[in-house]
Formats: sequence, structure tokens, C-alpha cells
Amino acid sequence: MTTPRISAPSVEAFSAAILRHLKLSLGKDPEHASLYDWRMSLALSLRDHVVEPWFESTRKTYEARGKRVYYLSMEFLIGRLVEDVAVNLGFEDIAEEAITALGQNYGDVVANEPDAALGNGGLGRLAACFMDSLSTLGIPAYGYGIRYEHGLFEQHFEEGAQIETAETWLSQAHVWEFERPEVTYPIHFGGHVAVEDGKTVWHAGETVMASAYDTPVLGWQGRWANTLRLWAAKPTTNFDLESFNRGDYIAASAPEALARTISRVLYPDDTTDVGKELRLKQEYFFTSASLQDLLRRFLSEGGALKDLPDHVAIQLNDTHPAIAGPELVRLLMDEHQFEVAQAITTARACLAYTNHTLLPEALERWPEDLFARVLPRHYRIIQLIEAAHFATAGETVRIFEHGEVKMGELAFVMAHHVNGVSALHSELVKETVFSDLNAAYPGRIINQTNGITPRRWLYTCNRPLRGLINDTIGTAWPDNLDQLSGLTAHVEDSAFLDRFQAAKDANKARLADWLKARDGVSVDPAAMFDVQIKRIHEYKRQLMNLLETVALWNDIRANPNGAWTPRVKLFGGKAAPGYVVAKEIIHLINDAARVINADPVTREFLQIVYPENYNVSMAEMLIPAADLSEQISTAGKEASGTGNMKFALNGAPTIGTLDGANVEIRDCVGAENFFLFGLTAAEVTARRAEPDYARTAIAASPRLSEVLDQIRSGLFSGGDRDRYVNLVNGLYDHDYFLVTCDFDAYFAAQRQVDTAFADSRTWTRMAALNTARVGWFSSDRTISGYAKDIWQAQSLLEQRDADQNVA
Ligand code: TH1
Repeated sequence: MTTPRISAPSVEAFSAAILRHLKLSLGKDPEHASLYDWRMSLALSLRDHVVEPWFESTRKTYEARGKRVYYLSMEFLIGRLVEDVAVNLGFEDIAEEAITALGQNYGDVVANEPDAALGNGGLGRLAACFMDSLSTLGIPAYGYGIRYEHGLFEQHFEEGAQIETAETWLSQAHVWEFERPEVTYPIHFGGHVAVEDGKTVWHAGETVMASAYDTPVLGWQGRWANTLRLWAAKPTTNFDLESFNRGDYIAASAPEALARTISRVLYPDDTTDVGKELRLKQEYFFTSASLQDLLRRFLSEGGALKDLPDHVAIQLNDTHPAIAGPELVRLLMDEHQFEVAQAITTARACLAYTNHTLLPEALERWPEDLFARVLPRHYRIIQLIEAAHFATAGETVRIFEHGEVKMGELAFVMAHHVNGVSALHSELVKETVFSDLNAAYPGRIINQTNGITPRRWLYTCNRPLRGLINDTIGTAWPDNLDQLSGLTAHVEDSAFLDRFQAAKDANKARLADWLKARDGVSVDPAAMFDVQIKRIHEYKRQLMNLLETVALWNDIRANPNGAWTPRVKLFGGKAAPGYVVAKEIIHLINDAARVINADPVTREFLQIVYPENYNVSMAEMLIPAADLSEQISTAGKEASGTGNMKFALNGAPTIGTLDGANVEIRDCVGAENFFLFGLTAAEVTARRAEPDYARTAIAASPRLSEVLDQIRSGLFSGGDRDRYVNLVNGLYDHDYFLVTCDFDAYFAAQRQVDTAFADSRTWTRMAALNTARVGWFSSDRTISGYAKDIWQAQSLLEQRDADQNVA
């Protein structure tokens, strides 16, 4: 095992550092310090130890003159950082003891930090896990994204309905970032293109500045730190003094207001379309800034641009940065005198594209007229790219079609590799959306199954289980997660299983306390915690879960003295503000919760809990406490899922369909440790072709018919019959996601879960086997795969260890 690089301070020295920051950075004395002051002082004291390894990694990277990885993503869903940094430094105990010695509660201090919520869901969280793994593996890398002033909205429930308010994480100082006022690039929009002296010139209509903010990303044990560079939009001139002097104060600040809208707010959509001009501008804004930045870095090191692909690997996280293809071509042609063909070849050799979804509504397309207006130079370059593509591959697949620019096709054509995010998804990418491009460019599509960082998603969020694992297999597993397989030898040992169950019980008790304290909700920690947390979307089928809950409620009422397995159904997740059906589903869950939770007959067996404002920090609380993981999407629709991996890792078996990474999780944990149900992707396609498939399924299921009638009659909406009529009728008329077809199989699988959970020893063994067998889903494995198959990037860690004679 590699040892930590950072020598830990003593508790006394660290306490003194906290007090020093309290006084000199926060301007407070301990008597008057608030929780905020303590948290900031702790963060600053930790940050002091991050800077040196960060500098050193940067130095090594420059010296090595090898390849750097650039991960371009519209979203980085980071969450809190205090605990993460403390853990990666190996200072967790010292930090806790110091804070305790100063009379504060460590948990409260850590929880004072707002989540950095610069993402919607899985795609953004994946980017954050990848940054963690890139640093842990010592691969020189930069994450590039947008420094949104407002992250994902905050969710409140009013009478059960979702209400959104603006998130304001930057209203407090963000101590983890370093502003780089000297690193700015102009970003142009609009205007027109002219040919002058045989040269194409873009006369922009509007220009904003991209200004850099850097956050160090520390890897495990502080061995390496990369940089997350986020761009903020600023005006080219801050203030129009002439207007001000005329007394027109609003006009005076107009340039600033205009520019800043570009990095003002994260689009709150997850796998739904956002066809907005501002979105296109955001995408171009951060992509152009990132490419200008990496070219400047490359040139400053004396590189010749024809060698760029040997030094630069650019990964596009979905199509959001797909403008990188034409932008890199533009920079090479217009600013560095490349010929078209050479520019396209060079750009493609640098670029790779990850596809995260097949849902047609999430595949970005821009109206041609809008695109040509906002990015006239790129519009022409894409025509050149399409022509080059036609010349090699024929004209079966176009980039311009039906008056739109198709960003998926553009990203594909401009990438040397395209990857899906699970084995099933990558096969479907080949067979469906990109089948013709796959035929034209055989071998370009590959798979890299997603992963999660075990540092955050087990070591940090699940201390009781961490302790048991350390005691059982030693401490080398957090950056070598395959070692968890060593737990398998212990699953017949009742002392081990007792401790495994005790860890789960401790996490459940912690969640129960938190729910009581935050929301005043009491839950019974002895009940099964059945958890579905993710964005609310029809394809994820939270509605099916709710229908099953109502059906179970009916069954319990019909037989209140039956041997029911007590359950708490926990839901968590936000709906895109404009997604009407998803918001109806939220409303229905809350309405049903109100009625069902108040039923004295069923109360001891069934409860629905839906804490508002689900985010990364809430996931860190809920996942370790879960007994059962709900992964019930319509087969073929969830590209991968990553929550599914987090639950399994924390000892919660899955009830799920053969979708996304569920397939591979089931292969790893064993079919007997996974509750499978439902149609396969192929069966889903076939069923949709049958006439009236939903009505047929409903008619065949008295249980489902009863539940739908109850909801439609207003049973949960205080007699308000209208509230859910559309939602229910939608299931009869166009149940695109086959809730009705999978319902009976889901209900039956849940009854198997009931039986299995009632045998607690067998259940604990199943849970432990889940933990023991999912080490493969570490994002370290995923990133190693990208590095080898796509980037040809090397770790510099051995180099570093050798230099320090500590290998
Ligand atoms: C998600 C996928 O839905 C999920 O299955 C996958 O595990 C995750 O990405 C990481 O690969 C996606 N999120 C988005 C968000 C937007 C557009 C497309 C996708 S796909 C805005």
C-alpha cells in the first residue's frame, strides 16, 4: 500500500491553525464565532495542506511533458468538500479531535457547508467521481466547466407540490476556489463572416470574457492533485461611465448584467431537451474558453500544433461540449493557418465523446437559423466537416437534417472514439441511434461502464462499515476496491454478519435521527428501508413504485393481521421545473403519503417518506441506511445509473430491471442476490408494437385496476377528482414506459423481497455479498479504462514516488 504523502500535524497544532484562521481570516474570536466561522476556519486550515501537493503535481506534469486529459462537462455535481479533503489528506481524526477540543460538534461543523450543486444528477456526479479518480490515479488532468452563480434549484413541497427557489451557494465565500483574474479569454457570438484577402474572418457581434476559477482536486492520501477550472462570464468593459455620468444608472451596468447571464444559472433539466439560445451560448462559452486555455498551455511549452494529439486528450461529457469539434477546427484554421483537412484530422485525434442517453428528447439538436445566427463561423465549419464526412463515409448520415444541426452526429464524426456508459447501453448505441455511423466507422464505438469513487461513497459516508472492512481485510481497499472480494470468505461467519448488520442498523438510526430533527418525521429503524432516490422521470418509474405501495396498502387493509414485513418507502428527487408529469408524480407521492401514513390499520407496516430537496449530501445519508435499492427503469432507457452501484456497495440489494449497469451488477453479485423482474429491452420494443398493450395489462390485473381507480377517484387528493385524471388516463392511453406491463412482476418481486427480508440472517448475508462483489464498479477502474482505451494517458504517480524514494 502507498503511504500518505502529507505528514499530519498534531491535534494541538491543527487546533492552533483553526484558531489562527478564525482570528486572521474570519476576524472572529472563539467566544463570538458561529458555526459558519468554525466551518470556514476548518476549511481554510485543511486547504493550507492541499496547496503544496497541488503545486507539486503541477510541477511534475510540466516536467513530464506527457499527455494531459481535459474533461469538458457542463456539470460537476461535487457536494461538500470539507470532509472529503480531510479524508483524502488522512487528517480526518485530527480534524475531528481539534474541532471537538475547541468545543464544537464536528458533524455540525461539516454539515454547515452548502453543497456545490453544479449539476443535475448522474451525469454531473459522474464527472465529480471521475475527477476524484483522475487525481487518485495520478493522471494529469483538468476538469473544465462553468462556475454557475446558481446551482440546481432548491426544492420545497407546498401541500405536496414541488416549488423551486434559487440556490445561492456563492452568497458565502467559496474557500476551495482560487480566482485567476489573469486567466481570461474573449468569447465571441453572432456577427457575420467575411472573406478578406482569401482569408475567412469572423466579425463578432458580441463578446464576453471567460474568467478562470481553480479548485484543487485532491486524490486519495494526497498523493496527487489536479485542477477543476470553472469559467465565469464577465463583461469586456465593466461599467459604462458615460451613461453613469449622464445619470442613467441602469444603462451603466447593462454590459455587466448582459455578460453575466451566461454563467448565471444551471439549466435544471436532466435528460430532457433544452432548446434555448442561452444554453447554446453557455455551451460555446465554456468550450471555447477551455480550448483556448489548453492551446495556450500547449504553445507556451513550445509544442508544435501538429503534435497536439500526442499531448492533449479531450473528453466530451455528452454532446453539451460538442461544439469543441468545430471550435478546435476554427482555432487551428483561422488562428494557426491549418488547411481544412489537416485541422479536422488533428482535432479528431484529440477528441472523444461519451454518450449518456438514447432518449430522443435528450439528443441535442439546434435549429439551423438560430445556430447560424449565434455561431456563424462554426456553421460554415460544420458544413466543411459534413463534407469531409460524406467524402469518407457516404451520405447516409447527415449532420444537418430537417433544418437542424444534430450535435450527436457532429460529436460522433469529430471523435476518434465514442463510448457508452454500460455494456447494454453501448450495444444499444451501436444498434440504434448510431447504427449507420457505427457501420461507417467500425470500431469507433466502445464501452466504458461507469463507476463511483469509493472514497466518498463508502469510506467517508459509511464509517461503521468502513471500520468493519478495515478490521476484516485491512486498509488497502479504498484505492484498490477489488480487495473487497476478501470479505466473501467471511459471509458464513456469524460474528462478521452481526457486525455487518450492526453497521447497517447504526446508519438507519442515524437517518431516523436526521429525519426527526430536520422534518419532524418519525420512522421505525427496525422496518425495511426501501429507497428510490434519483431525478423524477417517467422512465425511472417512481410512479410504478407508488402504485405498488398503494396496492400493498390495500392488501394490508384487507388482512391487517397478516405477517407483513414492515417497510418505509423512501423517495428522494427533483423534477425539472417545466416537466409537468414528473411534478404530478411528486404531488401524488406526497398526497398518498398523507393518507397512507395516517391510516391506523396499516401504520405499523407501511410508511411513505419523501424528504424535500434531495442532493448529494442527502444521498450520503440515505444510501448507507438503505436495505433495498430501487432500480426499476424501463429496460433500455437508463443508460447506466450510478446510484445502483452506490447502494450495492453499501450493502443494499437491488430490486431492478435488466437495464443499464444493473445487468453488470447482477452478474457480479449473483442472480440469487438481486431481485430481478420485468421485460427486457427487446421485449419492451416488441410490446410497444402490440395494439392496446396498456389496457390489456390493466384489464389482466385486478390489483392494478383497483389502484388506478382509487387514484382517479380522488382518494388521495381530498376528493379532488381532477388532480390525477390526466396522469392515470395517460397510463391507459400512452403508457410509453410500460408501467402497466411490468406492474404485476414488480409487485411479485416485492413480495419475494418481503419474505427474504424476514429471514434476517440470510438477508444480511445477501447484503454483505453485494458489498463484497461490487469492487469492480470503482471509478478508478473506469478511469483506467478510459486512460488505456481512449486517452493513451499515463499515471505520473510511480514517477513521483520514485523521485521521493518512497515507492
Ligand atoms: C445520465 C443517465 O441518465 C444515467 O443513466 C447515467 O448513469 C449518467 O448520465 C452518467 O452516465 C444522464 N444525465 C443527463 C443529463 C443531461 C442530458 C443527458 C443525460 S444522460 C442534461
